[in-house]
Amino acid sequence: MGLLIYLDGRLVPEEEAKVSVFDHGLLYGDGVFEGIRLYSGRIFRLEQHLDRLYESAASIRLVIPLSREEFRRAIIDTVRANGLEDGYIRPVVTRGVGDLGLDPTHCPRPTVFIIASRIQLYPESLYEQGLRIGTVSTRKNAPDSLNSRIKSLNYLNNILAKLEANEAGYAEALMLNHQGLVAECAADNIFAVRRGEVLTPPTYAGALAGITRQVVLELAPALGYPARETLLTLHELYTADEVFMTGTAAEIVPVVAIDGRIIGSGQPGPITRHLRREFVELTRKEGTPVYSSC
Ligand code: PXG
Repeated sequence: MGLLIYLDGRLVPEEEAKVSVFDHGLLYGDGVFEGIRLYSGRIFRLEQHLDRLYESAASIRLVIPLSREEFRRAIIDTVRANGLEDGYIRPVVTRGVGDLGLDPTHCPRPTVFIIASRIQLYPESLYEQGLRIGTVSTRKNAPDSLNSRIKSLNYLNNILAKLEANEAGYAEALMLNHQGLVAECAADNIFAVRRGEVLTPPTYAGALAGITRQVVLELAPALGYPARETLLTLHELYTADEVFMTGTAAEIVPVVAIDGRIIGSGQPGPITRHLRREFVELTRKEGTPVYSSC
């Protein structure tokens, strides 16, 4: 059976969930989105995702035509309508329908849709073996061009990076910023573990303020590993004891090689594994219940 999609205030069958070819989300990538996980009937870190969605929208001067309360409700209703227990939720807000010019003031009404679907989980072997990733030549958009904190629909920068990684046979693309400092991966944040410390680049270096990243920054100190944001060069990654990536879809994934260089022991490291175990535990305990409230 097909999915029910939330589209501009209604739940419609996926065959009917269509947006106009004049929608500026399509014409220009003008819009914002989120990717959220549902674990055992609970939405993980929903409030933080809503914070980021509204902040991204505000940054591009897009007024979301739903209050935060209405948006929360719409997400919950969409999950319920599809009877999902575990899955992936994709809220999208576009600039809406306009003319062929790019001026957003000619788009009177933003388009809002929410897809809640099952998720294709990454195979367990990926977590056991770790990923081999590589640096790409495509640099992160400079923050004064397009700030990495905006989770916009304009993903070409990341897609070009991903294409390069694919061509080179890497599982993910490691992206540097315009200064040659480590920013993040095409669709995940990056962390290094050095002498027991858990390190990740600050958002001003070109990283998205990832929700999973934030969980790790909170979780690590609670487990006895100091964690902080710091500028990183490739040197710090190449010589790290452990490297891992974080993202809503991937959760916490070990990286065992970068640019063909083996990281640490070449196996997923103990701190990475510990963080992953605790992260999985957290996803079982936390979250906004979808079915128990009215
Ligand atoms: N950086 C970028 C550029 C991202 O797109 C993350 C970091 C991780 O953030 P969260 O909040 O998820 O911990 C993302 C994640 C996918 C996919 O299919 C992932 C993302 C966007 C679109 C698709 O894996 N964003």
